Parts: sequence; structure tokens; C-alpha cells
Amino acid sequence: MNKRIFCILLLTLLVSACGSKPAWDTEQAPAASQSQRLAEENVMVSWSLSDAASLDANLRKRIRLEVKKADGNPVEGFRLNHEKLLHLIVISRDLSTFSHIHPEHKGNGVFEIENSFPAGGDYRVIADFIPENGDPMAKMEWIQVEGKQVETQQVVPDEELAQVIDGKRVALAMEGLTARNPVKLTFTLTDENTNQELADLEPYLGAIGHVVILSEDGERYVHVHAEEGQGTGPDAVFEATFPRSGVYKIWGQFQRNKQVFTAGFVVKVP
Ligand SMILES: [Cu+2]
Repeated sequence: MNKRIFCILLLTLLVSACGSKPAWDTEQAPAASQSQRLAEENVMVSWSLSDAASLDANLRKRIRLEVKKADGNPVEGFRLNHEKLLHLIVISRDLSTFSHIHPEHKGNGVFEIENSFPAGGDYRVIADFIPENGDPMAKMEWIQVEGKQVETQQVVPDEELAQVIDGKRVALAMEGLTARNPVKLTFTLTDENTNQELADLEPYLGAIGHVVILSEDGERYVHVHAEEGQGTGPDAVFEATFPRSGVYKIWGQFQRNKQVFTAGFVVKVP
């Protein structure tokens, strides 16, 4: 390359790297990364569903998602977030089934995973990730799974916010339940038979618990982690903000004896 062209190129790079704001003007990230920072509205995900390699169950499908920038180029890098590059939540339209899985990163913004769907029908898929040099974001889509459908359940608020999962009783208490303000959610775990408090929770993906919240219509998604330094139970405390009033389902996920278990509660936010 001729020296003069090289200098012009270098100058162009320097100028574009500095952007309009001088770097000394801000104490945050340098201007270069600010100007390239990926905002949620500049990232899109395209989803596809195909038959899985194994044909043992007819509703086993391969979910493929491709994370792209507004210019069509793939998002190349992802930040490790709670031990994973991307968290995928799959919820049936009636909110009766829930899975939280971790697709494999294939490079070029592509992630893939095989998943067994309990029945045919519509599912809400939510990809939760942080592009390198980008904001945390959640991208949602409805996908249709062909196959025999089951009768859908009504989403009705639970009268009692407690349930038993494999001998473990999970109770949910909410303080200051209202929309658009932080609500304190406390899950308390006890042994169903002995009533003893369970104090041997294990960290699951780097937190004592995870909470996923979805509105009845599947349009509003909230994902929070237990506040730090909470030990091992019996309480796991979270803070979540419901974006508006309405009916929501709240799934709490915990781990004990290397087993992850999920408790789901339907609540009405006034
Ligand atoms: Cu996850």
C-alpha cells in the first residue's frame, strides 16, 4: 500500500474511532466503543425450526437462531452471562409448559439446540443474551410446532402461592405487588414431609435462583436473578418490576442435589 493512502486510511480510522464526542469528555467507556455499542433495537434474531436428527420422538425439533445487526451482518461475539452465552426460554402459549435451555454457539451469530416439545401448538421463544460491546437484550418470537395439540389451559391466578415439586414445597410471598414499581418476591423452600426448611440450595448458573416472568399474552418478559450473597436457603429473594397491571406467570428455578426444579405461579398484578 502506498504510504499516502495508508495515512489517509489511518486518519479516517482515528476520526471515526473518536466519533463526535472527545474521549476526555466522558469517564465511561471510550468514545469508540460508545459509538459502536449495540442497542437492542439494532439487533434482530431470525428463528427457524426443523426436524431433529433423531426421529425417536416426533415432536423433537432443532431450534436455530441467528443473531444479526441492523446491517445484516452477524453479531460475532457474546458476553458470558450467568455462565452461558445465550439463554433460551421456551413457553407454551397457555403458559403451562416452560423450559430454560442453552443452545450451542455455532459461530457467525448462529445458535442451535434440539428440544422436545410436549405437544404441537404455538410457543413463545425468548433469547436472552448480551452482545460483546452491547446492551443486555431479550428477543422474542412465536413459533409454531406442528403435531398433535393438547387442550390448552386457562391462565388463572393461583389462589395459593405454594406448590410441591418432588417432595419440596415452594411458597411465594410478594411485597408491595403493584405495576411499574419494584416488587419483592420471596421464595421459601421447605421439605414437604418434615416441614424442615431447606437450607442446602446450590448455585444454579451463578445465582441462588432465577426468576422468569411472562405476561398472560406473552408480550412482556422479565428475567431477574436472586440478589447476591443469599447463602443456600430456605429463602431466595428477588426484586422484579411488572411493566403494567395484568396477569403474569412467575417461574422460579432453583437447584438442589444437582437437580434443577421449577415452580410456576400465576398472579394478578393490580
Ligand atoms: Cu439460562
